[in-house]
Amino acid sequence: MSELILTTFDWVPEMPRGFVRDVRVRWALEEAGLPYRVESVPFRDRGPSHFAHQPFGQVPWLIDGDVSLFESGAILLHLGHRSEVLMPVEPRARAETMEWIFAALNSVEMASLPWGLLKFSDATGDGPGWAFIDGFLQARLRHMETILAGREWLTDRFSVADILMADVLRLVDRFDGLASYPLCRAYVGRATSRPAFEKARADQIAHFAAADRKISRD
Ligand SMILES: N[C@@H](CCC(=O)N[C@@H](CS)C(=O)NCC(=O)O)C(=O)O
Repeated sequence: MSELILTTFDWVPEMPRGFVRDVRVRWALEEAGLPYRVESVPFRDRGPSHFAHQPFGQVPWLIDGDVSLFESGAILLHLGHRSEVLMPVEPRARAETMEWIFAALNSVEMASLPWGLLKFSDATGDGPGWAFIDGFLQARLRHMETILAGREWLTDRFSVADILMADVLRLVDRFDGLASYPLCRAYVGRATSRPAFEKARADQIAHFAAADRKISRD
């Protein structure tokens, strides 16, 4: 089996630490018990070799033998194909997992990302732009609250779809956006109390803290 190499930034500011998307990939790798190595690329100076792997100059990407993959969703789908722990092989269950992967990214994160960016930049204000984005997210969360009633995970058992959905909702929770959605909040709590998530997050934070120490030494 080929070596898995996950690439993230060498350093990021304090605010996004714990939320940089390599955490999704670390989490999946930890759940599956797949060995991997983490490499870094400069945050400040993104060269052609970075863009050769990630055409938007972002992170993460994953190298699996002669395959290099960007987009956290594509990476998690790829890992799901490698490990049954992450995605069932039975066709109906696999299809269900895949639809929830896309729902996390294309229905929920599509609303949570602009909302999070406005919160992050303190641009919420009273304007119609914020009201529209907030309303868009609230509609999605109301549906998520119904979806999560009576279920522990999105499908019959924990899967890569839960890693994506919980990570998407976690960012909303960071800005207290789940206060009116107790089932969404409990779901995030269940997912993030898994040892694989705790390790993934701690490892990411340690990675950036090591960069701080190196900067202060140099
Ligand atoms: N859709 C991409 C988004 C990746 C993304 O937003 N990466 C952030 C870190 S979490 C990044 O590289 N930000 C720096 C930038 O956009 O310049 C994915 O899910 O992999």
